[in-house]
Amino acid sequence: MNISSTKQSRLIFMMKKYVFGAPFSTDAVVISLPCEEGSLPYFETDTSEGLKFTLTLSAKDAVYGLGESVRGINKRGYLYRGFCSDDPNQTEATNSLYGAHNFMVIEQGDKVFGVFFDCPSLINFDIAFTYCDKLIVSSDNTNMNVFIIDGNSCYEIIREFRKAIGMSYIPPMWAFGYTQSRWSYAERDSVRRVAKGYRDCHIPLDAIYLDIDYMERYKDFTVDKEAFGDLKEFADEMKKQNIRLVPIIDAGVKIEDGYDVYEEGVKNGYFCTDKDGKPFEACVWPGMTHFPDFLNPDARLWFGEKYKILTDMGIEGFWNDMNEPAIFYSQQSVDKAHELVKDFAKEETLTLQGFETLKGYFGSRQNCGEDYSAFYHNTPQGRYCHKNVHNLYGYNMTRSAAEGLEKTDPDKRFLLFSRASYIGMHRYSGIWTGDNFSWWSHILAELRVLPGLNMCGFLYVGADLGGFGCECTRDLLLRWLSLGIFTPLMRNHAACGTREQECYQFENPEDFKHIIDLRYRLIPYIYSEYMKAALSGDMMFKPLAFEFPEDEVAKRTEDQILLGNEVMIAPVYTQNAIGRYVYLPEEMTAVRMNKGELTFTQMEKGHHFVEIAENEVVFYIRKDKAIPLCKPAMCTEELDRENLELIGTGNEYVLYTDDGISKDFGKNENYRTLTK
Ligand code: MIG
Repeated sequence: MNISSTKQSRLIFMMKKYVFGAPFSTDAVVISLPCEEGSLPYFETDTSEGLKFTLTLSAKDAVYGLGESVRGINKRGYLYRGFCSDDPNQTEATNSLYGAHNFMVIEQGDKVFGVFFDCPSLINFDIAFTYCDKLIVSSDNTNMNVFIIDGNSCYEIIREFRKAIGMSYIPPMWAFGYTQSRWSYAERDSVRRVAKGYRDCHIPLDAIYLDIDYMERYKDFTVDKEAFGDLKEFADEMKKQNIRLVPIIDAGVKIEDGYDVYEEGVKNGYFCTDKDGKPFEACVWPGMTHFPDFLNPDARLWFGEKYKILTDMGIEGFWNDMNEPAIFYSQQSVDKAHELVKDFAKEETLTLQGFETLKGYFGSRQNCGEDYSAFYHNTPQGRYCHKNVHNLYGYNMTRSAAEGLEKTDPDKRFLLFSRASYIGMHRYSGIWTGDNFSWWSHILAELRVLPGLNMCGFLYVGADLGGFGCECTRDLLLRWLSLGIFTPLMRNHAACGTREQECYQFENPEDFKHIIDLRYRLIPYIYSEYMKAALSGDMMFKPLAFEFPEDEVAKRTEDQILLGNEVMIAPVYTQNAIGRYVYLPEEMTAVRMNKGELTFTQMEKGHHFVEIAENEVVFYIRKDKAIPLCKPAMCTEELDRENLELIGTGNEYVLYTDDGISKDFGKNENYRTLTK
């Protein structure tokens, strides 16, 4: 759908750009706006030390956004940092996660506005934390663009913002299927066992992920031949069962003589450099590595074209990892450690103080500020210290992949998602929310992060279902899947060393089958709502607060969200529960799935306790709305997307549909009105 010219001029009017210093151009915003002359509205600006913007909030004002972050949908009451962080401890105390998404919508008194701090380095958000009535945004970086968007509602502002940052990534249809991952299925036979495990239990499956062990010594774009033989042949074998293989690509390139990616990178100056101009060295999974300089367009092109090595083997999707970038330790850390150890070795025995100093030193090396300050990027805008453009690294790695894939096969959609991200990357890929745990609280954390991600353009999103770290249990996985069936990326993933958590590992796998079957029945709807959100810049997951701004209870309900324009979801996220309390801001139809059968109950507006057994799913269809359902299938390829049944009290639904493969989306004939 084209933005009409009248809308475009309105857009320029609603979004304003304020320039501080000489900002690095991040390409987050894709429209060009004039620089405003006056000072930044609403905020008090202090430029005496770095940049500091202060806004006064009254008790009722709400702050939404910040994409990938912990805690509530309303972000008030905590400190956040816009700084891509490889921190697997996603707790309430975590200030930053893998993505830096510095966009917020603020309800202040009777006005509402959006603000985007386009800051490629660390920025702090003190959201009524230090002072209950102050939102304080601060950064050492004195160079940044700040965008203000005025509008009449949260939705209107978000739509304008989304137009300004460009259309969200659109994955292939098969990427809406259920997928299984683990660190790692390290050879063909374990992948075959997973496929068989699922097929034997008649649980649908569309893809299996390959984690780092498929590579030869963790070298990007290589395949361990002993473990995987000819990957092309193996990918073919899996494809015959309608299962795609999705390999991981890490940011660091192994230093190894004879390894072409390493040698080409060094020869052409495609790696980030240290202060003396030599390729920067740090340790990640492959051992000592260099980091491709994704902010250098030539390097970006070069790395992106390497994905063709794998697509030539029949691979159609990738996940980009370790791209904050994650650093275990650098050569400079090793050198300093040697000095410290030498110092302490002078003493006869290691003293407690010495021990603590060494422990502290080693413990602080991972992803440390000293390392992020020690390497440089060769960008079209000049040579930049990594520290000042840190948030753009994963974004540009993934942009590199997307541009490479686009060159390889311009008309084909590939599955692509990344761990680190920045606004702008949403045009190229999706994200997964990184290393969570098999904790009940992380089910709720996933629900709460979805609307904020959508506000920032990230639509293809999902968390590691069942939890990445520690041990998954049967009840946890059932409950988590009951949320996961609604997220575009639906992937079960677990860390090495943890209990195996593929659905068929647990008793009564038919319980899992029924839940995942429901996902497949919903794919035409989920896909349709995804595409509508992508094509019109809307959110797929919405807080109740946005839809029912006059309803004080709905405004503060953060354990239920809306999906698309028709559905509300309210999953169980506590152990031992026989159900949960649900608030209905209006009359709705409860849809209950029990052993594959659906039953419908009309429910009044208000508070209810809804019993939901572990092997059941309940979701809600809004008043006078209807949604399409298809028959279950073992994979997306086998879905019958033609014969759809409408459920709910409404009489029609406008379905978006297309081939799910090509990029010819958004045509008028892709919309179809289904009636009862
Ligand atoms: O340091 O590739 O978030 O999904 O399984 C860990 C191994 C590296 C982190 C990713 C996780 C992946 C793991 N990776």
